[in-house]
Amino acid sequence: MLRDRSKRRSLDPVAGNEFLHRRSFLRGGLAAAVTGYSVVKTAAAEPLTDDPWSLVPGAVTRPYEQRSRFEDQVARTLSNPKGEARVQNARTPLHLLNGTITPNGQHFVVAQSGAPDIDPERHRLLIHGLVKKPLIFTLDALARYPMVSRMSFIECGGNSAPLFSPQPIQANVQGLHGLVSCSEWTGVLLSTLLDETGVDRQAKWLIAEGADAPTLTRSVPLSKGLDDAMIALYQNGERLMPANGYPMRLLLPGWEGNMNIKWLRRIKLTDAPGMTFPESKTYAQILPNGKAYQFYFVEEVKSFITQPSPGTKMSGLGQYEISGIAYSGDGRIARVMVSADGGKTWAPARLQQPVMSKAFTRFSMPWRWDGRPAVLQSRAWDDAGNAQPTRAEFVAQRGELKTIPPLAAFPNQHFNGITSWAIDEKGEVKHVYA
Ligand SMILES: Nc1nc2c(c(=O)[nH]1)N[C@H]1C(S)=C(S)[C@@H](COP(=O)(O)O)O[C@H]1N2
Ligand SMILES: [Mo]
Repeated sequence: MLRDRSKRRSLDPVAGNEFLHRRSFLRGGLAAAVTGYSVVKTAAAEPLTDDPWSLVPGAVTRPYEQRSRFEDQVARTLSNPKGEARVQNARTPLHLLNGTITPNGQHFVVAQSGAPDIDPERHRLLIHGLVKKPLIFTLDALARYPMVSRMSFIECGGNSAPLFSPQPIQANVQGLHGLVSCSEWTGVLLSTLLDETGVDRQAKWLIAEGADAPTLTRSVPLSKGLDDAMIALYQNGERLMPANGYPMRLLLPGWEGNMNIKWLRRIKLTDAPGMTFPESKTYAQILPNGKAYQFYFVEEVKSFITQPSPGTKMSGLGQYEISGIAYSGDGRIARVMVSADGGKTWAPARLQQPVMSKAFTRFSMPWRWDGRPAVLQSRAWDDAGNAQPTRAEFVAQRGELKTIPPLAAFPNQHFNGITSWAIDEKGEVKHVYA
């Protein structure tokens, strides 16, 4: 059967960007026919041989499995690897992971003073203040309420803060954007427990408190508490990791990390915010217009490319899959566009299904690298109508720093502008502002 011309044209790369139509992959023969650069050798050149592991019995299965020893370098980076007693950060190696779920051992951590060693038998959750009947919950008691599961990202408000720097900081995705992760969380909705305690009509806020030594406390509007707030007990099917809040944490889907109180032990309903130390100082900043930026809750729509990205060298000319993650604290990702020419032309990326609200969405785009310099960018939109701003648009509103502080010392919060990766002729990938 003859193919008509319009179909044949769909095999051509998108002009300017060298993006490839996905349909051409389904037809096969892409490498030779379209890109002209094949990424694999023909089978005859390298017949299979029996490697040593094919000739002996394999390892005995362990009660709790560990990954292959060849994967040890896929790990979090620590802000204080020697265990120095101060705020501890562990950053997720997003450039080395795929899909949308962060394995529990790779979830990022921000802890003001480390993970307390909580005995779940002795841990209690108190709900009091402007309620009809204050109640204390044990872990056993919580297990008897209806549980729900949902995918949700958690992002530190300070994630991506290096992009407030006046010059692009050379770091990889993990260093720049590694304070965000996504898990399936299972637990009891806070609204279920507030049904049990009853809510006084004066209650407008709740103050959540952790059981770690600094007793981090944050005020949360009660409306969020009655909406999708969860007392999370499980992370990707197993109990929470100690550093992520074992045995229970507050999960506020889509809202900034520090409000998701770990090692949760107390929720007090109040008629006004507590103006606690963290929310008055650490998480309140002064905008270019002189106003304070306080009680911003939502982690705004954002995306970045994880492959290729700085630190991952291009392995020759030809076909690649550009891939990355997008998410929004306001809802579902509606669209991701990618550019390979620094934002001059754009094409829609494929979104991995299902696309879930306030969760990671993986996007991808087949691309041909022809050996010339390229600048890769991604831009996301959510179904609430928000568009990810360019970096220039973002800093015009929110300001940027005058000097370049060390990577870990950025006070600024909620950067969600576009990130740009430049690829040079040698295949080196660098962070640039475009
Ligand atoms: N009790 C308590 N809760 C806490 C913190 C803490 O230090 N203590 N850190 C907060 C901050 S700043 C962030 S970004 C998130 C990080 O959650 P994670 O460590 O599970 O990724 O937890 C928040 N909850
Ligand atoms: Mo944070």
